[in-house]
Amino acid sequence: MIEACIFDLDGVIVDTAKYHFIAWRRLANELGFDFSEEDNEKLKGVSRIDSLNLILQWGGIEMSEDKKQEWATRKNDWYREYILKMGADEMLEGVREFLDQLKANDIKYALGSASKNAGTVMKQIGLENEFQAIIDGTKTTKGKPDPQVFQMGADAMGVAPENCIVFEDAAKGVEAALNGGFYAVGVGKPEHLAKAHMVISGFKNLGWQDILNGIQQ
Ligand code: B16
Ligand code: MG
Repeated sequence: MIEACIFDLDGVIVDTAKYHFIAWRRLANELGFDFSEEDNEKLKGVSRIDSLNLILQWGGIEMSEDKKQEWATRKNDWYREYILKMGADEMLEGVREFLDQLKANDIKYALGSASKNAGTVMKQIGLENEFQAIIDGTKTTKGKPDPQVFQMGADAMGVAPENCIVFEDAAKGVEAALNGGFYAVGVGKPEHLAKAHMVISGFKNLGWQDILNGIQQ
């Protein structure tokens, strides 16, 4: 019996992944190297500092912890320039209608994001007051694939993981959901999200019943 849903933010509710990519690429370019969109896939759902460590590894660059903090802050400033221009029109197609279906079916919903900017993005798109809980990178101590972020969301809603569906665009996020005993719906390309109970390309024209059928409830 499904009672609740937990949504990842970047790549599920909004396409901020493209802004993260632009900002990280700018950082790499300033350090004298580049990385591909395929590499960027490995950064999805990964915390800011872990993303920086991966990128530096790709560029073969070593730096002190202080310098890393400086670059991480610089990247975040570039990223925030983009998100502060966002409006409700940047909510991905079909998300609003899907949330309305959840409401109509008495299904609770929370946010489970690795991002420390999640609160800002939710405010920009006008969703800051409607989720039962917003669990983000400012509240967690462990990153995906650890299920902590989703467990905190489920606890805040008072539901058990086995009665809850997580929507995720990142392979690490799908893993986190499965590690916590949740149902996982991948949002994106099946080749990146093979472990999920089902994969959708997005929320456009998606019925709540399609999801229940897809995860075989
Ligand atoms: P920030 P999600 C994740 O958000 C992003 O996918 C990932 O690319 C980003 O590095 C991470 O948040 C941290 O974001 O730098 O804003 O704290 O997909 O878990 O909603
Ligand atoms: Mg994501």
